[in-house]
Amino acid sequence: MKTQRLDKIINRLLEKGLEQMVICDPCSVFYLTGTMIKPGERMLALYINKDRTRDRIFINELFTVNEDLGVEKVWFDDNTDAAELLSEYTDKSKPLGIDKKFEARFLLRLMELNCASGYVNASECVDTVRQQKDAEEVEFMRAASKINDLAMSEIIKRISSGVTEEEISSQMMDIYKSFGAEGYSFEPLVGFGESAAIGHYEGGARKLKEGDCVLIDVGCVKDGYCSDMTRTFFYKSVTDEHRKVYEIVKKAQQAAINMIKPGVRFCDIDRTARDIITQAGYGEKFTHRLGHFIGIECHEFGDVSVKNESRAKPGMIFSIEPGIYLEGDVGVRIEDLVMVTESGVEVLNSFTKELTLLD
Ligand SMILES: [Mn+2]
Repeated sequence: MKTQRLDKIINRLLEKGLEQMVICDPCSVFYLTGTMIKPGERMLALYINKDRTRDRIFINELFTVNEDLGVEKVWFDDNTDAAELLSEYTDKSKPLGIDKKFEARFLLRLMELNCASGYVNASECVDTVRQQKDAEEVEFMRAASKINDLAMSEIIKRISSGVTEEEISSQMMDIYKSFGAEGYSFEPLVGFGESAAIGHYEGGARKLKEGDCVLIDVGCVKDGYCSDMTRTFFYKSVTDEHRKVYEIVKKAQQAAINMIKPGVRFCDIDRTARDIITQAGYGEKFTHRLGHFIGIECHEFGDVSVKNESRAKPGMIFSIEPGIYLEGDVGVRIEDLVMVTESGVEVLNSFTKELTLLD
């Protein structure tokens, strides 16, 4: 197991008065073991205890996991009550930290078996550690975003008059694979013109015509880590109002990035971008939070929103993605991934944000 990561999680558990936890989220298991196991409806559970000799991972034998996970494996088959097996290892006199992704049917069975003195949602102990990427993860995150920059350069070459959104988005997988990515971090979002104003629009049969905006929000997975970037272009020409909207979003995005450093509150980062858009008269058209944390999952615990009063720490990686959406007309969003450094911020994307006309 990745012992430095585990040490941090154990420390958080102890701060919460917990000495043991069941981790089930496959992404958190990957974080600690380096192996992604997707158990479907079967139980996957990594039991950790401050007394390290008791750590075990419970895996259904249908999943062939040959590699050394750095923790003793306990195999079970479909005829075994997996929760009962797990209950043989827990400390019944102490409370048990539970992963928010643990299925109720397994947890209820553990409770029936009185496997602990209490049950506490301890996901935050894992999720807050996962927020601050270590050196190995930072390299993976940089590499995933580098591929995303290259893929954006490639996909815009395919833009031409009459092409549909689907025809563009359906080409992304091949582009990512050609650059060495494993797959999507989420389904590509491609919107032309008024389509781009629709939230989480995935693209359809809309054909491209002159004057349309071209919103492309895409991300890939490389070595288990995600990228996510949005750029908005215009096809052949741009109206004065669309240019104005673009420049407001760009200014808001840059102002938010410029203020990022350790100690800054996430709500203040959101507020900085939102104030610029509001003062320009488009506040109601910026309909979502400014950003989200990202890593092994495209959307991880933590966000950049007016509600998040916690403070930036070195190694945290999240998106900064303001947008203005004018219904029936245009949608503009500009998104980069950024990392908090010891003294400021590193932007993981380098694709240009200058207003660009495609032709
Ligand atoms: Mn995003």
